Amino acid sequence: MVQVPNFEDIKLVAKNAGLDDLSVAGVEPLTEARIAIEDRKNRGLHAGMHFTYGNPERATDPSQLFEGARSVLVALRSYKAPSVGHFEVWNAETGVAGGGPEGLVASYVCSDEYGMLRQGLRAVASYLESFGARAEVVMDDNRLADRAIAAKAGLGWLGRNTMLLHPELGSWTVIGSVVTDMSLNEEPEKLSDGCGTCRRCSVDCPTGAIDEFGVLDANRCLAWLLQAKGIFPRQYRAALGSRLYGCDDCQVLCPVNDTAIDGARTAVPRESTVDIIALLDSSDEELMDQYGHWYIPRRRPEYLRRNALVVLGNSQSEDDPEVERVLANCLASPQPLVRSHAIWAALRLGMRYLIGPDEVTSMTEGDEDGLVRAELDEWGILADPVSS
Ligand code: B12
Ligand code: SF4
Ligand code: SF4
Repeated sequence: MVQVPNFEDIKLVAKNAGLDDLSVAGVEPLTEARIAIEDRKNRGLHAGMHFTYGNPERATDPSQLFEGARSVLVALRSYKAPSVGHFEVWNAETGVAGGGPEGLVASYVCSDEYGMLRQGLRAVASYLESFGARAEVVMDDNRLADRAIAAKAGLGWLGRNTMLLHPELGSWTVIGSVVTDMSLNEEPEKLSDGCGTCRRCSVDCPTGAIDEFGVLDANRCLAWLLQAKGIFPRQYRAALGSRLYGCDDCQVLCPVNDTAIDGARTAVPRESTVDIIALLDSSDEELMDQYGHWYIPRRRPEYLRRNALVVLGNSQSEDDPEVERVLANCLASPQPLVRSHAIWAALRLGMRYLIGPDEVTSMTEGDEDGLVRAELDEWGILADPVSS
């Protein structure tokens, strides 16, 4: 028979491997989570996302992770909240950048937190294996709803903003699990809701994506729209402000995070702001080299340019000759997605003079999906290509 290690020893292994809290849950189905996922899918709030929506039954049944799975060790790794300075580059009231064409990157990607989390979970799995157990790491994977299993393990409550809120670490955490055939301690009590009457995340979300408690409308969530295929929806372009990757707003203003312990760890730091001009000047290869660790729709760099152009359009940097130069280049891009967003950016910055009749003719060539024509039409330019 397999000897079961002391739970405190497992916690110590986790702590030494850079994990900030660890608890255990059984493998019974996460029925509430399954109902929530199916409900959102039925109401179209998932915006066509796959992830756990692809197979909700499997994603909420940890016993399906492998035959004989009996317990799930769930761990949190906390990461640094964005600094105040990080947010000073945009003005929350107008949603436009104040410090030149810079794009903001969400905090969870400003260092390799997922890499560090996986490393920590691997250490825990190896420890269990040394006792003869089977142990597998599952994190940020379509096969398991991470927040639901963490809540079941008593690591926090699911907040209005849908985040797992740990009473001490707040929501600045990433979540992962080690599933094992070892039968570990009973799971602790689930924590009850700590949001109370607070509604800040809902009120402060720039697109109103959190109307109902704990329910996110992904069709309106900037974090999703930056990762979604197709054009960036026109009605949310101004609201994007200078966010280039991810969105942290519903966490920044959450009072639970005011008292959160800072998980200032030594994960390798990465860029927290991006020079938009440099991004738009980069080749496909350079872009994938630099930002390949991001989730980029279809792995196509034109989506990075699409997002950067929306940020540029919001940047109020119309007096910068470099902005004019890159916009002129983007208006002549071979990619219709890039041209159409460059039109929006140029016009939002008041640079109608960049789009004369000759440009309209060349831009609408090879526009198979009609993206360029639709954007020009939106601004009345197809009907009147001459006035500027
Ligand atoms: C798809 C996805 C997204 C989508 C959709 C997120 C969403 N809220 O649905 C998008 C791209 C928008 C996204 C954004 C972000 N994400 Co994300 N994402 C995921 C992923 C891959 C699946 C989530 C999922 O299944 N959603 C379906 C919904 C229904 O499930 P859920 O989000 O878990 O919601 C639960 C609760 O809301 C609750 N619930 C639902 N309805 C109701 C109703 C009531 C009344 C109550 C009380 C509860 C409740 O039950 C649900 C199931 O447990 C997970 C990884 C994973 N495998 O779990 C990461 C994950 C959720 N994301 C994470 C992060 C860090 C983010 C961002 C902060 C990144 C950023 N800065 O941009 C933002 C936060 C935006 C937000 N407020 O959610 C972390 C969350 C860590 C934490 N402490 O909570 C996860 C767990 C990744 C990880 N392994 O660490 N994400
Ligand atoms: S991530 Fe941003 S857009 Fe999405 S719900 Fe939170 S505040 Fe709103
Ligand atoms: S801002 Fe308020 S309502 Fe939203 S998650 Fe934080 S405590 Fe809950």
